[in-house]
Amino acid sequence: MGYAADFTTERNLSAQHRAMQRISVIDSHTGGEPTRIIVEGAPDFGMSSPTERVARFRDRFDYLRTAIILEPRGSEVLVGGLLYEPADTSCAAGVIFFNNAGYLQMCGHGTIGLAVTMAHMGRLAIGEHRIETPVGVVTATLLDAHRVAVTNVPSYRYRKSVSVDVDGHGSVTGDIAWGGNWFFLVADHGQSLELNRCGELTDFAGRISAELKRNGITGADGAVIDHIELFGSPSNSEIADSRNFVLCPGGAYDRSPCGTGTSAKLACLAADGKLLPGATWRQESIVGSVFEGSFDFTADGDSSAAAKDDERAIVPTIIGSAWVTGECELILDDSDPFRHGIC
Ligand code: PYC
Repeated sequence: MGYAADFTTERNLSAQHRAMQRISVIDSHTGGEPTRIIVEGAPDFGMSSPTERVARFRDRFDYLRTAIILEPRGSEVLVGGLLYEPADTSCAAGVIFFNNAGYLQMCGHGTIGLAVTMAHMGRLAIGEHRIETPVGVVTATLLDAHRVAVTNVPSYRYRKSVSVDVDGHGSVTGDIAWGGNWFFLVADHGQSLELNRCGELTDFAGRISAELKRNGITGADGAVIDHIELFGSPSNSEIADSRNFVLCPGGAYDRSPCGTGTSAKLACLAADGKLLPGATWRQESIVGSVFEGSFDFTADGDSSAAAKDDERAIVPTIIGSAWVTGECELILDDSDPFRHGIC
């Protein structure tokens, strides 16, 4: 007896097809960090504001996030992006980023991945494009098929030299900064930032994160600091100025130098007078990929950032490269017990 004959009848097969949801995605990586953009098959969230869309996504369609990001279709490293028609018609696209833990406010590597993905789809030409995100409009300038400059939302240092006692380590001091997500940036940690130490670094950064929460240390307006960024010397000072290890909210580390994390770093460098407007900062990731960052100060009196008086907000620009790695149709079969991921 043939295998197919054993499998099911034609009538049952078509019933199965009716019970399958199909979602088209395009995968890319930016400096080693993957992005999965939903290009077709997501429900229409309506023409509401980006924050209303995130709320609707979270409240009614969170199963899509888990199905796309979690195993068995994805992994904790993946960042997903829902591409949508923007409410702001001056924008080329709107995007909501998400990961294994929930929804990201902005994502630098993801925006670079999105621009390269849209170019791959024939939907974005070389040049400057506005992209709508939940924290404001950013600009993605497609420099060539792979290289993108992202001009991020205004970024700023919120608090300097904040100390926490980390279990098994002692006092750790860092700065709190906003770069589109909230970061705790630590230079003086005594850790060696090597790829083969990712387990130890994840554990160490996780303990810092837990201490920040335990001590009620937050970003502005009580916002959770959900990214921890450790800095060290670059592997080679000819290619970068600094190397980082970034722990993301879902417990995975960023393979890229982290676009929002590099924006937060630029805000701290600017606040300390260590980098001048227009100068380039080359940020290396733990896997050796490099983003180039630079900034301008925001106009005087810009109220878009809650920066302290002596620490003006900056407008960071991050340049990085992405490559498309796959095009795929995901299938959510009603009969699959893990159709919404292993939650
Ligand atoms: O590049 O901004 C970023 C980012 C945030 C989380 C992972 N990557």
